Amino acid sequence: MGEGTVGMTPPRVMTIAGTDSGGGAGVAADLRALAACGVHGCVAVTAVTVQNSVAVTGVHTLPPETVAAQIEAVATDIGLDAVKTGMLATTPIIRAIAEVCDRTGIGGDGPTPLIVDPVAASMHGDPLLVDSALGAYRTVLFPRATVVTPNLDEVRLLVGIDVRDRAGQYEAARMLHALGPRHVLVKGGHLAADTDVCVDLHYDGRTFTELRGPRYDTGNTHGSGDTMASALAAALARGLPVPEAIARAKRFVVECVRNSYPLGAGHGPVSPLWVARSWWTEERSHECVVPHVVPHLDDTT
Ligand code: PXL
Repeated sequence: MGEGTVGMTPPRVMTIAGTDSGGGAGVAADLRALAACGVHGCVAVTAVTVQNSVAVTGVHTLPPETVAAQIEAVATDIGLDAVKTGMLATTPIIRAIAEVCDRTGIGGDGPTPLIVDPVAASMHGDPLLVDSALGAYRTVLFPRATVVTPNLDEVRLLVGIDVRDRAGQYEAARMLHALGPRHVLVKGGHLAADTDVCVDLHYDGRTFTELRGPRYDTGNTHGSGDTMASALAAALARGLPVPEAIARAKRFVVECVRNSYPLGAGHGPVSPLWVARSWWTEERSHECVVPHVVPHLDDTT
């Protein structure tokens, strides 16, 4: 599909995820990233979280059939060029998603790529997934995934490896790939051994590719995983092959980390707002509307 030509429908991407009242992660981060990547974002909400920059203090999940109904309503009318999952919370929600994905051609052998970001906890360690749902990720969602994008905490929960160096990252990629996804991206943001770089590892079952980017010394990385997976979904929806889409998403998230900002007393978010900056600041963009002040005439004068 072409670049934002007036009136032309952009690629369509759905995020299946939870909300974050602080606007840093989850659905808010996904929709920001999708908009910045020039695609139309659709949403299937799985859970509402009560949170700010410091903590998650409440989680309210939606009925699994409501999650599935949101996906079905969109897939059968608007259509979807890629789908990504974030916080899925429970096994019944994961199962309901898998069932509707099978019926609507999302993931597996279907035409619509499925990115599975296996969100398990917030940056502060607040749980966003019940422990018993890890098995459903392994056996239900991973085999249907085009790409899975775990961070190292999620790697430990899913395949039991405590990654401390590059060799561990490679071993984890192999183990995750054996669960059935077409591609694995083991994100290296949590690798303490890498002090200046952040290396994400892509494995397609045959070839390993290291994506090496700068590491910025910022505590404001809330929503970085969501942003990465959303940019990846957008790139796939735009028709890029998986290796190019991963490289594009990595570059995008690096720029979002560089543009992260403080918010509240805790962790601020990574930000794709730099994409909109040129429109907001360019005078030329505002010439199409010039406010015309009409003097108020009242009877007493
Ligand atoms: O960044 C992972 C994530 C995803 N979804 C929701 C979250 C978080 C992290 O806090 O709150 C709703």
